[in-house]
Amino acid sequence: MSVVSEAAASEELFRRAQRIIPGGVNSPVRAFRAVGGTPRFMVSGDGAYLTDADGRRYVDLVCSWGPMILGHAHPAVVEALRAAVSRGTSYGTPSPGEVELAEEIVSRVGPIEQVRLVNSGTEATMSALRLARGVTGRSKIIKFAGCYHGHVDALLAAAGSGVATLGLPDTPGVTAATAADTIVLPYNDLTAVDEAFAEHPGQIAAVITEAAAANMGVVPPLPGFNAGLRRLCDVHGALLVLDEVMTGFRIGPAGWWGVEGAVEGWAPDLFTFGKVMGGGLPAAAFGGRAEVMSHLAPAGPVYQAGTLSGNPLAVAAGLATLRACTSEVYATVDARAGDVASIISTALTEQGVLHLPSSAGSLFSFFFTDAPSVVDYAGARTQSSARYAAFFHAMLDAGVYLPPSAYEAWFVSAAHDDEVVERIAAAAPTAARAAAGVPEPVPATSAGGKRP
Ligand code: HOZ
Repeated sequence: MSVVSEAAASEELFRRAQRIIPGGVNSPVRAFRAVGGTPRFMVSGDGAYLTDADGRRYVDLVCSWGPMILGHAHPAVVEALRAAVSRGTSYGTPSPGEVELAEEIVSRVGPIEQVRLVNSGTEATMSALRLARGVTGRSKIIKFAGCYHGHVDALLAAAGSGVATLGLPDTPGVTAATAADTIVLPYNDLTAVDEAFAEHPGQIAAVITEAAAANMGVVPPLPGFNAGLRRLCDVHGALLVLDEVMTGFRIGPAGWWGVEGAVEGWAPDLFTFGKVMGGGLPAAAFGGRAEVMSHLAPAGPVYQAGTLSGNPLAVAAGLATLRACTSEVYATVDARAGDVASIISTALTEQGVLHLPSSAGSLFSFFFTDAPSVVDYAGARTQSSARYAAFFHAMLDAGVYLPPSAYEAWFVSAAHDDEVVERIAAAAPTAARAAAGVPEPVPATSAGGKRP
């Protein structure tokens, strides 16, 4: 008797895709290489759910890697897009929506006086670094191992996200000259930053950091780390670039800076944004003080451009999303993230699966490790990807779609309601048993993980 696979349509699409798209995907993590099996090809999203090509419905805990804070096909966003598309899809001129979106961003994030819209987080970080180099006249930048800032050449060294997922130390195609200007340091290690400034006096243009690291799993900055970066940048005349592509407008209206920098009284020179501010369409931004931003062409000499930058559809989706992000939305997202994290952790504990829950605001993930804490990439790498893969597939079989990599954050939306939480609670014990069936990870001490 022949058995028809539950993912037959996805399997057929993946076969076709692999013939004509490298690896069958347009961005690596979604290929399921880290967890095995066939990526699900999704055909629609509604609220907290995704539906695949085989008609299976999943609770979505990826939320398009962050943008869908309101849930899929939110009526306000759909309506804004309908109205926008009826007026045309791209003008190649300035348009009113760009001004409104820039005003929304500036009004939410105190230190930002000017903002430039771009099309992806990669473009935002690439442009912010070029600007930092142009303003300071210096070449070198500091980044942290396990942080991911898009696929900018200079930032792919020891990067998180797909680079971590696939275990790539670096990337062919990035020249030695480019890599030579990137200083990679351990995350949360201010002493290393201090030493790097001392070793390269007058050469470091910028320090770039994720506001809270969430591309090696979620690893929040230790208390004082971001403020310490600010202080060291001031001492050495470098710019601080805070990458809020993942955290911006998701961890509250002013992102991670709003819950840390605003409280502690420090600000970066430049912010980068993406994801939520595009409402699920390709839009991103970077911004900062006018004195720095005014170095950009045509106001200044640092060139940066884009045919589709400020695209009217992306701007409409972003505006509708930001305007719908009320305090109730943030409260719901925070509460749901807490509920889901606690359900998963309880299920894992009941099955004796060693794990470390980790969170930064409503971003969260779980390290399948015996390490008592994870503060950097070396710690993150003590986790067992095999245990995560078993957990992932059991959840997928039960209709819950998790990030297909242990190195990615989990996301919820304001549409994740009680029913969603119940579905996750029903799926978690079986998935925890599946994880328990995989041999324990190598002890953290021998794999380089840190103990406090
Ligand atoms: N860079 C995305 C998450 N941080 C992953 C995108 C993908 O491969 O789908």
